[in-house]
Amino acid sequence: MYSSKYSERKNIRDYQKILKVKPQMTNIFTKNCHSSETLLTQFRSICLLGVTGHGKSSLGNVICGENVFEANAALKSVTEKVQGMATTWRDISTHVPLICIDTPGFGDSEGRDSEHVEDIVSSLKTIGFVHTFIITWNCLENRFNEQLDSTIRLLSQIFSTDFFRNVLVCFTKFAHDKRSIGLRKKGKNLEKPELIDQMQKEFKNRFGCTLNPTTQFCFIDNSVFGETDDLDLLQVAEFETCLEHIFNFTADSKPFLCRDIKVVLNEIEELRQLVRVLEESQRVDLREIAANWQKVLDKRVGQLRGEGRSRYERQISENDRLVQETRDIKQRGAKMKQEAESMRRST
Ligand SMILES: Nc1nc2c(ncn2[C@@H]2O[C@H](COP(=O)(O)OP(=O)(O)OP(=O)(O)O)[C@@H](O)[C@H]2O)c(=O)[nH]1
Ligand SMILES: [Mg+2]
Repeated sequence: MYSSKYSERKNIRDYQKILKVKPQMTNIFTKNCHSSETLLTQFRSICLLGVTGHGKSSLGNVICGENVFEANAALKSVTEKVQGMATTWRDISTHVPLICIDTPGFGDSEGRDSEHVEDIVSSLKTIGFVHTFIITWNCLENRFNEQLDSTIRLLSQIFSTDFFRNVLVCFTKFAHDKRSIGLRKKGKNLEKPELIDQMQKEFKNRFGCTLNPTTQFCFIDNSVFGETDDLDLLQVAEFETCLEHIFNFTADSKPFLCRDIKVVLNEIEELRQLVRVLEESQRVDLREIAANWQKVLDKRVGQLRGEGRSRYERQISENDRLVQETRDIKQRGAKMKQEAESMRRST
């Protein structure tokens, strides 16, 4: 059953901030965009997610069949806002209508991850449904990094673990030129089964989720797109196989409905608040503990000082006594000497 929020009526203006609509799709989009349910009857939807620089926008361009999204090798994160395109699969006018959504990468160079999450969540709520969440992963990065971990963890919290059913992990930069094949043969880079195995284990251990090795992984070299020279048959065939895989996965998937995100977000906000309260109380506790320790410390220092002082005072009086005694002895000695002298004189 759809919540009232999900069924809420929309018009084209609600989408304008996020989506560009290809001129030839304007009619079909405008006719169906008054609710997510009707839009869903016409369009498939793909959302690209992942760590910054791992090829989301490049893959988005491949899927849209034209350079819609900015993609480059800058050190800084390139995509700064969620952007989508209502088009047809690979820009083939007779093909399936498609909404392709590109997102800013996690591990943003300017530290804007939480802003990006809000942007992604509100944009997906506007679109209302996603058939495929493509998580791009640069296959040359061997180790699963913490940015990807926190990205997926957060997304599965926001979208619920149902989200994993619609996940397709796409290894990018998986090239089939002679050098890349040679490097894999020599064991310098990982082969497909090894990458799948590694990623499956990571998903299992980190998120308790089992991804299907046959359907939920694919491999692409986005640089093949738009390249006309220097490509051999294998490179083209692998590129086409990957796109077919993405298409079939998207066509076969039950759409993930983004209507429940708000509920989950509320829960997350509550949890965040709880964490804040706990952190604050922990800070108060720590301050109390520190103050108590300071008191104990001050007392002990006082004691030591006291002990030191009385030991010092005892020492002083002992010294005084000894000085006095010495003085007495000297006086007694002088007196005895005088007595001896006078005795000697009288005899
Ligand atoms: N050779 C090769 N280069 C790729 C591939 N995918 C992406 N690139 C290059 O990697 C760089 C980053 O790609 P983008 O598509 O901008 O990455 P992104 O994930 O959108 O990055 P942000 O927008 O910063 O999050 C660009 O220079 C791309 O040309 C690929 O499959 N093969
Ligand atoms: Mg990008």
